[in-house]
Amino acid sequence: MKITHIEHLGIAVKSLEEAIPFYEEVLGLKCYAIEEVAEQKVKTAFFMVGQTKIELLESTDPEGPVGKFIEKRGEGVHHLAFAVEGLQENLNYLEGKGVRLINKTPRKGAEGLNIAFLHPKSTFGVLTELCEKPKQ
Ligand code: CMX
Repeated sequence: MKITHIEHLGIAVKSLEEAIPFYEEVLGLKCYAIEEVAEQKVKTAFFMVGQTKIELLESTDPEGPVGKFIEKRGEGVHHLAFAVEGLQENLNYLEGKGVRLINKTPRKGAEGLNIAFLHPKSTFGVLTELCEKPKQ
């Protein structure tokens, strides 16, 4: 594995409109981007904290992953995302180690990153995302 840093922490919220003011006005962070990721059925809001981001996730569909998560568990930490070098190679390595992959090949995520998820049942309960910047 080649993990370079924690890319972001994903937090499921019912409403970006209600959650963003807490992060901006109470915590003093700045929301620098809002983006809908149709494929993942979410609308996202990003905040930079050092070299790590916080990604707020509002579901755009009750049947999407975040909609189902909130229905079952309520708002809260949804996933942990590591930045890696060589996403496909890392996925092949993890599969070889018996880790259950949600995505066997990378998909497009927010901010144009290539992403893939590992199933929380094989990562001690934490939905884990691997991200890599696409090569220029
Ligand atoms: N963290 C930890 N556990 C989770 C979880 C999460 N975020 N989401 C679901 N689970 C647990 C459920 O509680 C359930 O556990 P129990 O069986 O003990 O009750 C189990 O996982 C369910 O697993 P499943 O039946 O295989 O699948 P689900 O239909 O509930 O889907 C998951 C779960 C993780 C496979 C699905 O949400 C997924 O594919 N996620 C990846 C994509 C995603 O989350 N996209 C949104 C973010 C996009 C972005 O960052 O841009």
